[in-house]
Amino acid sequence: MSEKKRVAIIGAGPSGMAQLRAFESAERQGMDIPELVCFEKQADWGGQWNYSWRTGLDEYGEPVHSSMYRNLWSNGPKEGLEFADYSFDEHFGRPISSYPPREVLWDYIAGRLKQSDVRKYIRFTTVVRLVTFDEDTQLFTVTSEHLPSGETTTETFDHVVVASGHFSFPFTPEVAGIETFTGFITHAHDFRGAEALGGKDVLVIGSSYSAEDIGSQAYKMGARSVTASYRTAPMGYDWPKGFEERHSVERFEGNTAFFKDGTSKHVDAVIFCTGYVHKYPFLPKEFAVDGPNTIYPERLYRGVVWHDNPALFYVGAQDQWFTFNMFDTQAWYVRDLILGTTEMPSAAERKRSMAVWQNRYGVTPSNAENQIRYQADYVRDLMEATDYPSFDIDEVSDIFIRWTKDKRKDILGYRDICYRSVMTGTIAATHHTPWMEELDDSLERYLSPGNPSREPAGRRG
Ligand code: FAD
Ligand code: NA7
Repeated sequence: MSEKKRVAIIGAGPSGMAQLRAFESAERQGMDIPELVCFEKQADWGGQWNYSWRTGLDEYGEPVHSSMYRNLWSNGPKEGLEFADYSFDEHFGRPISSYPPREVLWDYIAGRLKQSDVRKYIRFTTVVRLVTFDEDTQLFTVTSEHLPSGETTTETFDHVVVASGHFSFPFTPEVAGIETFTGFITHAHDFRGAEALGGKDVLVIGSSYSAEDIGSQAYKMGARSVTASYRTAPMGYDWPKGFEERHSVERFEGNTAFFKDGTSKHVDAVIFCTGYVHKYPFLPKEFAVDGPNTIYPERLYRGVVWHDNPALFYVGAQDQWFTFNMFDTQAWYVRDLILGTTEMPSAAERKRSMAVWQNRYGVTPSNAENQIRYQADYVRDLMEATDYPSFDIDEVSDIFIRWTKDKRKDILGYRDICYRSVMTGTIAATHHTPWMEELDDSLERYLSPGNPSREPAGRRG
């Protein structure tokens, strides 16, 4: 029987892929790594970035994971998420723009792992059904199902890394009278494209990333009007004519929405952009992160170690300004704890550390700049604890802060702006077609020289 530790990684999205990369990096340095099994319920890697046209349940009756849609272009500059050990220059061989579309980022994430043979660790179309922990043996039992065959497997592991994401189970609040609405209703999770919204009066409920981007997509595809209804505060961008923000929608009477400010409006389509819930159907309650989508979830030491059972880890469980390079620093730290090259702090020390970060978070102003700096300090802490290639995290924060200002200046044009890579110093290339006019989000079109003579796209209607 193997003496090696066994590690289960649940999910092969960017977080699970970062975990595989972290182990592979240790192996390249001559270290002996544990036996890895990465369970991925989809047929390919990339998590959210692996687009599916399906909604609701997939071909196996499983909840569809990805919430991404056609024409989704990065909502933050790629210079903020670039891997420190695999640059965009290395992948594409030439400068590309700062806001690539989904397929281009998917290609980039995959490109890093294609340099190695870590795909062999992934069991695709295999969903984890249950994880339990035996106090006597100190082992986890993981039950998984191979979806095409229906065969279930039960095996034990020394560690479990939960990398299953938390933007897949939609939160949809009740709105009085909505059952009398006869138009199109969906949640951002099931939204796959705005083409059918041309000529329609569209209501997006929410005031965060999804409301902003799905509202913009609807506008881009020629919606007659877009109304964004906020609960706490409006997004406050300088929206174009035909795009407005109103306070909470309180009720519907048929296809008329009534807002908190006493106004009402006819709408044809309602898209709930009301966020997601933490849901880990394979975990017993005592192991599952819950609560709001926050930068520092409770009970996760350094954002990754489950306080009550430090053999259980999470990667990517927090709300995200930083994404891919943050997942990397988390994965590198988790790897070192599993390998034992970094000592697991005592329960008391973990508790003390969580209290320090939580208290600091509690007094951090909610504006973007402070939240970005807070998360940057968190990433820096992990980077300094590991051999993840060091990069200037303050410069990355400056890019994010500049991005928030650029959005204020031009919410429908910010994706045409170019930034400088912190990793390579490369200045991004201007994309051949302005974002508002580009209706083809394919990798092929993106990397092509463009075709200025083609029919101008742009806002229809
Ligand atoms: P996910 O990408 O969600 O991957 C989790 C993986 O776990 C999936 O492959 C899933 O199939 C698998 N899985 C889940 N449950 C099981 C199970 N029980 N058994 C086996 N496998 C399982 N970030 C950016 O940096 N820039 C952006 O522009 C951006 N846009 C976004 C747009 C949308 C609509 C959404 C929802 C998110 C966006 N994000 C963006 C954030 C995104 O969450 C991260 O970029 C990243 O995908 C998170 O990676 P992850 O691996 O933690 O989770
Ligand atoms: P977020 O960022 O979690 O935002 C959820 C939004 O939904 C936020 O504006 C909330 O308003 C709003 N919300 C939540 N509950 C309600 C109710 N009951 N009524 C009205 N509005 C509500 O989710 P997103 O989908 O925008 O973004 C998640 C990820 O997807 C992110 O990584 C993106 O890159 C893409 P609040 O401000 O709390 O009042």
